[in-house]
Amino acid sequence: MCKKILTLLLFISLITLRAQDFTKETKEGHDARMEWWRDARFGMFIHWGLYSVPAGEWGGKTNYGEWIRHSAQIPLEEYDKFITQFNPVKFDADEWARTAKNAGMKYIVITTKHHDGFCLFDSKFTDFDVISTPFKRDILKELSEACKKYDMKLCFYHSIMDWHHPDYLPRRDWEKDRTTDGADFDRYVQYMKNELKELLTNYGEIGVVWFDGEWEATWNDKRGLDLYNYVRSLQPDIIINNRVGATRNGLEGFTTEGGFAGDFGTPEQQIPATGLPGADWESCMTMNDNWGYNKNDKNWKTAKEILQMLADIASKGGNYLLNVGPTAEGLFPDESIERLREIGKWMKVNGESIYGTEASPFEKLEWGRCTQKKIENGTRLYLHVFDFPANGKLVVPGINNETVKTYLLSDSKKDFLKVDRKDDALIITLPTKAPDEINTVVVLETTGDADIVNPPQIKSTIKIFIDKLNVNVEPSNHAMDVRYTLDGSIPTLNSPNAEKGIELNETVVVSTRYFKNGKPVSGTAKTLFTKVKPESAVEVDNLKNGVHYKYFEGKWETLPDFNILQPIDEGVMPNISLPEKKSLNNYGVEYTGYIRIPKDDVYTFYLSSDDGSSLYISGKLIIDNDGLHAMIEREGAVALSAGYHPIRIKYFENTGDEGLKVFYKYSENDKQQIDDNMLFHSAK
Ligand code: FHN
Repeated sequence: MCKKILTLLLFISLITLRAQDFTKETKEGHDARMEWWRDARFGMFIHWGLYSVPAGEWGGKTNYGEWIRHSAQIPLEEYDKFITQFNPVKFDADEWARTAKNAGMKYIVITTKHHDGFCLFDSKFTDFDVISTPFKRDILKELSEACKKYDMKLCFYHSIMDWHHPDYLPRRDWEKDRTTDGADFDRYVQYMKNELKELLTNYGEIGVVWFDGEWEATWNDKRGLDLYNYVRSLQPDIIINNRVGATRNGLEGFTTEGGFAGDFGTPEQQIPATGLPGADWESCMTMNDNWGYNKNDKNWKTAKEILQMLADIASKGGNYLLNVGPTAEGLFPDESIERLREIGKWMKVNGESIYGTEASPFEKLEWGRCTQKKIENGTRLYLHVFDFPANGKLVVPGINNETVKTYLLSDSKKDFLKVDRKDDALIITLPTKAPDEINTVVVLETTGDADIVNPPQIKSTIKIFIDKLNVNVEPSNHAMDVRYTLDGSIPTLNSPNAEKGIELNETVVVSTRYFKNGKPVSGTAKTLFTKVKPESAVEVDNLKNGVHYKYFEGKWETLPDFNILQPIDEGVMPNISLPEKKSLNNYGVEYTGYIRIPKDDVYTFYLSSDDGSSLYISGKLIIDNDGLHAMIEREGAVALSAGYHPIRIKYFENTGDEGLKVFYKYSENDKQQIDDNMLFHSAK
């Protein structure tokens, strides 16, 4: 009887879990679930699969990676042959987990299935898996055991996009002969769920499901939310990235307003410019230029670059997911191992300045970065010194805290360093030689929460001007004065006050600093403003309204050189908008003509596009918004004299959503779309 009751209770709990909306969790619950991930700060990404067999080479070209099936347009039956060649006899899960551990990494994210559809695990739902290869061993099973042994969190990358499964849509655009008859995307989603159930049932506790390949039109936020809840129903404490949804703004990696954002943002091959208070995010990066193994790719990042990026990311409150692309034999490339060893040596000494830290309280430090931890009755600041001061004096600006103690993190004896206060700054006396050339960590323990006064920021986003420019400084909310200099020197109490703004008539570095009760209380912010001559207008005849456009078709991941391509169509458009097109995907447009500028001034242009675009005025690149991304806006400023100026806009759409918009502003006018009556072309 009790067995029946137990079965019934299990069934009811499963049904309940399936129906649960896991996004409705409390802040406490969310924080508890995210805690290990926020503390970890540093993980290993592993991209491994059949693409390691060709190792980047195909058809005489050597610049492919994990996209080789698509980029080299390898037909399915041709690519499937790699399954008979995948036999990584040197694969040693224990070695992999130990290498990640010794590098100071706390979690591993491995591709269970990349876009090519090949599964690195034993799946009952497909034969396109590792058991069908000569290797016949379940890679993930062995890795899960090794991760447990080394206390590494095992996490799974899983591609929503699947170029192999017959039910996945869309097909690759060049797969003209691969029918879509009978394809059923809902049935594909069920296949994906079946495999996720295998992954989240057969390999123990999984830390993260790292979705990817979510950008094609068949995926959407509704499906993403459903998949998020499905995965959480299998392992409720699991963490899921924002690529489960369909509203990520490209490689910048954050979900656009109102989109379904999962648990963390995923900037790719880049680091956000500033910290993002309250946001969980992880920058993922290759160690060379490819995610999957490419034997010819020798463009390796140095250990110094990687370590300083790790400190930069942690100082902004993010995680760093650093990639390794193993060979077809199952080995990490030697270059990866060398870097991981050097990183591990630094982490062994300085790891506490990364793990479990929070973002810097400083907006900017001239010599490096800062991370921090709350300690009993105070704060421990980790000062990551990249540029060791020649005079041995480390200036920590705008800090009101009292020092408890300060020492070199690498000093096992924790001998105190001499600290003096000079106005707003603490001056720490360091040894003459940097203990670590890449990043010396100085610990500064203070009373209370970090009490930092960051220097005043100048509001003007335009840094060029023609005749003169009035700049204003962010007013302070602590009844502080802002004083400034224009000769690059540090402002003093005798320097002019910026409350009425600062008028500039020549190229200058504006230095600004806060004062309170007659004393300096912040460091100094320096901003260069440059006086420029406006670009000359051109004489043009036979002007007609509208811009000339050329329409191209092709598959690109960055803007092509349209000059060497044959347009499919061309004509005149009244403004910068998308022409009538035969294809919703894989096309490009180039607009050329003249823009009539009303008066000598500095003009800021705003270019939004999905996917990539660029804007040229008078032949100069003003905005580079290239790449595969959602609708994102970038801006650029240029000084122009009244009259006609050549304008050129390039745009391409890969797949998914599309869009192109151009705005501009000048003087005190609002940002506005370029009027049709400002655009011309020369009618030959
Ligand atoms: O297309 C993939 C790519 O192959 C790689 O997996 C990266 C890693 O984040 N994600 C996609 C590109 O954004």
